Amino acid sequence: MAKMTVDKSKSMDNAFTAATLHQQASDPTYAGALSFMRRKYTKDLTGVNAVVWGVPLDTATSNRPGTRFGPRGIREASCGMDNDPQYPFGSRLFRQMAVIDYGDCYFYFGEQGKVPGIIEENAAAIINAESEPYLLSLGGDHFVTYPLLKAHAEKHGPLALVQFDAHQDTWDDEEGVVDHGTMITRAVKEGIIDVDHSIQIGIRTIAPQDYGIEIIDALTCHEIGPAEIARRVLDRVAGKKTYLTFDIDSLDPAFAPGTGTPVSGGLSSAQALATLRHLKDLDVVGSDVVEVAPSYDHAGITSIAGSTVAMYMLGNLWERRFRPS
Ligand SMILES: [Mn+2]
Repeated sequence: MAKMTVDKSKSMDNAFTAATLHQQASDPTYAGALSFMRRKYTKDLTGVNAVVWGVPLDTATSNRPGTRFGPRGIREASCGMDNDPQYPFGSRLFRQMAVIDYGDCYFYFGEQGKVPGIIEENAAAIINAESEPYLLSLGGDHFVTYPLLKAHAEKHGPLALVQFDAHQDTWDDEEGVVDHGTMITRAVKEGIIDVDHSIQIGIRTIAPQDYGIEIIDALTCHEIGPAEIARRVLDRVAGKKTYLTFDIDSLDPAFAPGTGTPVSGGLSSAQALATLRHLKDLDVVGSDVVEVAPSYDHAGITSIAGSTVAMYMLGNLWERRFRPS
């Protein structure tokens, strides 16, 4: 019988066998424990630069529910990407930047009123840990952005909001409601976003108010292209600390059918990724990818797009903080 040899430079089930936070995963794409990009699952934030965290909420949606499965779908799709290196960032992304998968936020779906406070408290505990990690949250419907923004604004002050979305999410809000179409209104009224430096990209619906937030609607996006979209975003943000929220329905349903409120005429995944690359110098202090609902997906298209957008967010963070100039 041939002797089995084990290559110790390779790992299997890196999500729980990784010896260090920087260990290169070599799980095959089709097997192994599922974490976001095979990063180590841990609640230990010591020495952590970036946390990936699931927020599996779907009870604030106005149309089709199912985003409670979003974090799971994105994790699974992320395991189909090359372990390392990752295009276009190369192999230093995880070797230089300690990224973990923190698991998911727990709340009881039956206690809707408690959900915002639980998300905010948990997010605050992460970003205020000694290592001050960057938090990348995986929704969940878009309501989750409101408590996430609150936690970040508590730490940094009012933030510029950069929002990729088909919808403005500025419908009339009533205190206490948990609604994925009104939470930007609440964020404006509470002063946690700085409307003068905020901008929405890919919009193709009309809410009663824009509260002074600049909009690059979908038709304009198609006319001007990624480099010019990014130039306008950078102009608008003007160097302010930014929260970046990426609603997967900013993409056209051809590229993201697996979502609750799809609208035709959106960005392609290629346009969105190119735009994100042009935004690498934005001072993003936290971000999320929301509204992935795998039950309506086909061939994993939406989860693949969502996981790639999340990877680009980490890649841009690595470029800003770690890449030698
Ligand atoms: Mn939205």
